[in-house]
Amino acid sequence: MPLQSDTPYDVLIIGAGLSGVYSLYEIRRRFPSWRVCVLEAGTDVGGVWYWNRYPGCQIDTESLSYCYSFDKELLEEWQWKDTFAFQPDTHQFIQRVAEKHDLYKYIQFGTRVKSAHWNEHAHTWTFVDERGEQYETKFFMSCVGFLSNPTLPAVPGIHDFQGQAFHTSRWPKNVDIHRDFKDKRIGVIGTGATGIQSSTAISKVDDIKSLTVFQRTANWAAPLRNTKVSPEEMEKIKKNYDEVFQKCTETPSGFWHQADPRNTNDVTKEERIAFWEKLYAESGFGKWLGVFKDTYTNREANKLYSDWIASKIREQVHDPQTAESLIPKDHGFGTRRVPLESGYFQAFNKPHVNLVDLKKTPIERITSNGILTSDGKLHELDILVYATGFDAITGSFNAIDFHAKDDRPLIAPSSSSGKSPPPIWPDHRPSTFLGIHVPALPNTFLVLGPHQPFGNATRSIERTVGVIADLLQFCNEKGYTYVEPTTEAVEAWTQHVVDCSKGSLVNEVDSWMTGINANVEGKTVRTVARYTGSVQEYKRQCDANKASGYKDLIFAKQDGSRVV
Ligand code: NA7
Repeated sequence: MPLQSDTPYDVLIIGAGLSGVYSLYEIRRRFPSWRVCVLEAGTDVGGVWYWNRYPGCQIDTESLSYCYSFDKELLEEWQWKDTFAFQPDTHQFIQRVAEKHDLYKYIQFGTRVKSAHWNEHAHTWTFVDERGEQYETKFFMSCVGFLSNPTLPAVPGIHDFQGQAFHTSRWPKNVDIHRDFKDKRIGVIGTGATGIQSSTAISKVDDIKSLTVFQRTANWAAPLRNTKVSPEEMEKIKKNYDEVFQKCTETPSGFWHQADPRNTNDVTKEERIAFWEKLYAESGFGKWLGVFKDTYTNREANKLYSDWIASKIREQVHDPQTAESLIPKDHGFGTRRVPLESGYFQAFNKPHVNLVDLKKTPIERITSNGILTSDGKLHELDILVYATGFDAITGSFNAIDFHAKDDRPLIAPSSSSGKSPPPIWPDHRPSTFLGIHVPALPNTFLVLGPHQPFGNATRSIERTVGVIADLLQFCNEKGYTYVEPTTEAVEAWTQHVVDCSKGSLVNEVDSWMTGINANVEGKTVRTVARYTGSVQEYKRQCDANKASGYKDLIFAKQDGSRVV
């Protein structure tokens, strides 16, 4: 049923993932008489948990700290099968929330938004989908996620391949590795979190002919150690939810884990190793986020820990040459997002699993029947899986052609001729206030946007949506139809985000977290995309903004009167 109508929506939400579903729930709860609509490109709710159906896809944050916290009744009913839920379970959880709260009727699926136009006189936005349908709204909540725009490798011959080929986040619904991969030669390009999970799952299918993993940058990974959740444990989890969510408000990133207050050299070598062994034996992100507090700011500390993790990789991989290829040499542990693995390194001990080190022999081209590397070798393949990541963070916004205030584009390639008005985020460099407001995008609120705290996404979503709903209530009570951040507030917040990241070794490494993607034109300049001050400081600043009567925002009424 088309939802578009002649009168503007009060709130239009783009995206029905974790952010969009919670935004919809909260707007419906706080403003029951408002007209609200969600536009979603997929055919169901779930966002990344809808799109990423590849084998082995699994959350690596404990599900009990990642799930929505707002519905106690649902948490009482819900049974997690795994400590770290596989994709279908997380997806079902989001579906259950949408069903239980009768949210589906507000969501229009199969609708990919292509452009957005600001209407200065009406104080509204008009969005246009790929069919040309228009949707006008007073307020816009962007729930587009930061990993929603998949990218294929910029290598020649990509269209020549005659076998089946797909990106992990567009895994065909009808492809089942146990049925369709039998006797097949499979290639996986990419060794990020997705490549590591999918390669591991494929390697466990005994009747494939071969799996070849094409690795450009070796990636640090550490054991996930998932366990099945027994009925007794589930009862304990249900009793602990409040405590877990409370703890997530106290850690800097909203995860359950937080850094140890000691520096690496505060303890003896024996104590240090005993501590690392303990973390390594535990499940989850502790071995990334629970380490000594100087691990990601002190080069020597980082090297000590990286060397120790490298020794763990060597212990698992029988062939020394393969082990050395799998150990990153160009960046330290934890300076990129650390994937948690469940048998990835051991997979290379199987006779039918091969590693191609693209640093030594880069891809020359993709051919009709495989991948040709620079050493002249043709790696013949029947199926090619692209685990090559996303046009992360800004890419989700760049997929929409924004005509903001004064017709400004949001992002433009760095090669832009300069004839059109200047982009708001030149060179994919975000500028925001609190990661929620963007200059020249009035009446727009980002959920999970750039410059929001690094960390547990769902905790961040629940917090941010609350901040936005409070502001909408303020506008409603005052009759404001226009809201935009001041230039000073944007400059100050953007600088604060940069300042907080200073001294972090993460800044020295290319990755989607620092805004680099060689497959995307113009994504060559490192940026600071996430706020690494603490969740507590972020909350304090949001609270202070509200308590000040929103002094960092500019408001106006429909009659044109401006409120300063
Ligand atoms: P990532 O982490 O961006 O990983 C993409 C991988 O694909 C990475 O290993 C890339 O190598 C590789 N890649 C990309 N382009 C190429 C080309 N042209 N040739 C060879 N290899 C290439 O994406 P994921 O989907 O794994 O994970 C994204 C996030 O989702 C993850 O961090 C979690 O938060 C969930 P590179 O490292 O660039 O050399």
